[in-house]
Amino acid sequence: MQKLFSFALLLFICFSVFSQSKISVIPKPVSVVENPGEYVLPKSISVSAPVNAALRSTVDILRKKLSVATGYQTVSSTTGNATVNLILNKTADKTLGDEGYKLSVNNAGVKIVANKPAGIFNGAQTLLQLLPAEIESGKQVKNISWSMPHVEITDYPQMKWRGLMLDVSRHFFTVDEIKGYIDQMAKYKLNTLHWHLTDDEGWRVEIKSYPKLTSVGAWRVPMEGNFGQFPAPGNEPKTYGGFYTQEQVRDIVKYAQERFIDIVPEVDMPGHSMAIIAAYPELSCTSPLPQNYQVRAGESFIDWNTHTLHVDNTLCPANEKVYSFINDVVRELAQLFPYEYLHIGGDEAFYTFWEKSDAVKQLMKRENLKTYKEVQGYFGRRVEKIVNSYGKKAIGWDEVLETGVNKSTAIMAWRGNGDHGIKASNLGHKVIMSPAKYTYIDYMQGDKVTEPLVYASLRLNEVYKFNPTPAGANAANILGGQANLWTEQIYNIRQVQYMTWPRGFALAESVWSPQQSKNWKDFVRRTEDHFNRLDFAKVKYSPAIYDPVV
Ligand code: TNX
Repeated sequence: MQKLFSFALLLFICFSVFSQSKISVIPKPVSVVENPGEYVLPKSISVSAPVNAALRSTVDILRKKLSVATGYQTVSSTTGNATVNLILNKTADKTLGDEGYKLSVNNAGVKIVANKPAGIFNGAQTLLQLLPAEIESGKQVKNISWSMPHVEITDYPQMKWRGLMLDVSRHFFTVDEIKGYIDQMAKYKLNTLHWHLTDDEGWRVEIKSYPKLTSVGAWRVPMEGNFGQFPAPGNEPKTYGGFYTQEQVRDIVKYAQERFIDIVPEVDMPGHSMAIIAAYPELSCTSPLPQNYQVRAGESFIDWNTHTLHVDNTLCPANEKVYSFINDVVRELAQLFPYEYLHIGGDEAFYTFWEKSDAVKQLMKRENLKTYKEVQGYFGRRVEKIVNSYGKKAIGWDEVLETGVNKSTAIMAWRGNGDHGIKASNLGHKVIMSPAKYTYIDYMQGDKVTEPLVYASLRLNEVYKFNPTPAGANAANILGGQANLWTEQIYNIRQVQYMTWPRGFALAESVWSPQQSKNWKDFVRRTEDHFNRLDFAKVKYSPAIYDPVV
């Protein structure tokens, strides 16, 4: 009996091993047919693509990637019959949309067909994931068979907005570090980088009409905060900070565009504005400000129990100078970022200093505003108008739904489990889902034994449950979803990587792949495989995959 049982078990194990997919693509493609056989890259790799400006960088990126790790020669051509054939065909398949692709690997080589260049780029990312993990190595790896399984893939995204938010205010990351982050996003078909450029702890983008934003607002003194010190408590430099020049921003925008990634800049207003006020005190409602008013690390000036401020960090809605300031900033940003949206913040605005201001009282009387939320609504609508006047649509954190904005403003739903996003979608706003419950990757991901708690805990399997179009939402209005990496307690790029991966995989799959095709066990298998890729790419990650033991 026992023998029979062992035999059955052996059969079962063999079956599961052999029926398991040989490929590990993240995010999981819509359809994969694996065929017998392998294609081995020849020692001279040719890449063919039609003449198309938007495709040129895709060809270059792919060729470089292939040649660096294999050590093989690569050539490009504009006619077919190459090792890798990139084919633009507007009538290929409507279901592929702008970003989808069909990829086939057989004895003849590799073929990627798409309606648009973005689809070809995505197909190229999948192609790289079919090759051995060593393809991610930044140098030549010898004695490897550069083979990929014969396969037919049809793939396209479920969501248009597939994003990560990176907070560069609480801690600053260099141009090269941002480019490295963009490289990683592109591999996993994430197409939107929400760049949180301003906050209490530092203003990070050069604005020519307000130079003090960066000469003063980009530099902070570590003090009173229980976090935010750098590099370690007791060992801080005198000032900490940095900023991106407009030239650097343009360079990053171009780099992202070549990888079909949009960058949505955020200026967080009217709260979270200490860095602005340190540079231009007249933009607050408080005069005079305390003598030692300066950009500081940590948020100990906020009383989180009563939602009151000890020190003013809020722009004054009753001061016309504030609106001309915002007008200038938005004008310059609109020139730097050629995208549809600009994020205007709106979260966690506390009214302590508005309540003390005579100017705000007069504004309320004049505009017949009964509450301070209505005052924030007045402020928000004026900012929205400025943004619209430069041909952009605004995005606000979900608080702006309560204070009031027009329907053209998209809502970024962050509080709780996304309820505010469901509501906003039914009210007719476009919505980006980034609920803390599933997508706050500043929260810790490992067991408490191994990792200190940063605010809260968010395990990989919870991120994997993220559904950007939950029941009750008007799916037609959900643009997509993103994970948010706040960096109060993330000091350097290695930590940024550690916090992002592999939870960024789970996010990518939640916004790219059909919800019903998600499978946790299979995702874990693929994640383990991709750890090898991250190792070769020298990108850090958290190994804490499994459910907590306790
Ligand atoms: C809330 S999410 C914030 C951020 C913090 C984050 C910490 C949001 C719009 N505001 O300022 O960094 O919590 O998790």
